[in-house]
Amino acid sequence: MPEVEILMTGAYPEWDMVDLEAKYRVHRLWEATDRQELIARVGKDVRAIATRGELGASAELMQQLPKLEIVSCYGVGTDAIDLSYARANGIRVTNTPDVLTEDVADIAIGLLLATARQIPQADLFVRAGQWGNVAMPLVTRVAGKKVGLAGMGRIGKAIARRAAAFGCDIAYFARNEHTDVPYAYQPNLVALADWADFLIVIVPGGQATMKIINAEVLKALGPNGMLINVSRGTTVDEEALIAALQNSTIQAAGLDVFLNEPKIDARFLTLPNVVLQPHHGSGTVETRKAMGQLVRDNLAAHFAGNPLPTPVV
Ligand code: 8YV
Repeated sequence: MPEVEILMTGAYPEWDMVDLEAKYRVHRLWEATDRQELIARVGKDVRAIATRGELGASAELMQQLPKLEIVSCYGVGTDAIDLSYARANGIRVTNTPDVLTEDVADIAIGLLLATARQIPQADLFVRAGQWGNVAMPLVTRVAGKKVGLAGMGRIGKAIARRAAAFGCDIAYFARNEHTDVPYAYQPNLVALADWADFLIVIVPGGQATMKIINAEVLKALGPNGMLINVSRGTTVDEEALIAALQNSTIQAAGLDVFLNEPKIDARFLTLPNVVLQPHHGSGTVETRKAMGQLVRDNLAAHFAGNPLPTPVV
């Protein structure tokens, strides 16, 4: 039987690469100096795409792979994959839910603490030899405050459980009320931002949530409010956010995700009231190993004709 050919859009850790390359003929799109040339040369034989959450798979890419059967995504968010194209063309799509939930929730809380307690600034303060010369500015308490969550999916619930352990009051915005959680439902995002001390964004990316964190929401969050985003850069109007941070109409932000990653808006780098993360919510050895395993399990199941462990389409 000829070797199954797969196209990878971006690198996975070495332990996944070794395993994938032992089982499949892997084409590395991200290493190609001329992507179009690679696709034109190998595209006709590619039966699977292995991609990552932020890289996805566009209809334009999938169209050039006539034998494509499956897109396996290393990540839970499938907003960068054209799911309607996949559906219409009988292409299966899988993702990596659950295995990353706890880590993304940890980074949401970590960013909240880092932002409110100014942990990166305090670290710089000590390293710069300032301790003992001047007083470290006083910072903002997290425990017992009002946490507004935009999104109450699996990760939203894990964040809420952690915030509850800090004695925080929790309310959430979502498309529908979740009857399995004890938190207050607020169908109006502006009202949630107005109420909250901290607004944490964990809605899925995509058209439905495009720029839901807009100027009006940020204004409602107010000069003592802080925004934490661990969802997708698309959910925030970055122009409005940068203006709000520059003019201190919100106090601070902690961001793991951005538009145009990794070449993010350079203005973020100059702002003192923002804590930046390189889209690393799921970036622990433990979780990344589990994500890679799930990508490989989905591919193996598909090519063995077995049910997919975590299908999206
Ligand atoms: C990953 C993600 O950082 O799960 C997602 O949707 O965006 C992240 O877990 C990403 O897919 C790894 O490249």
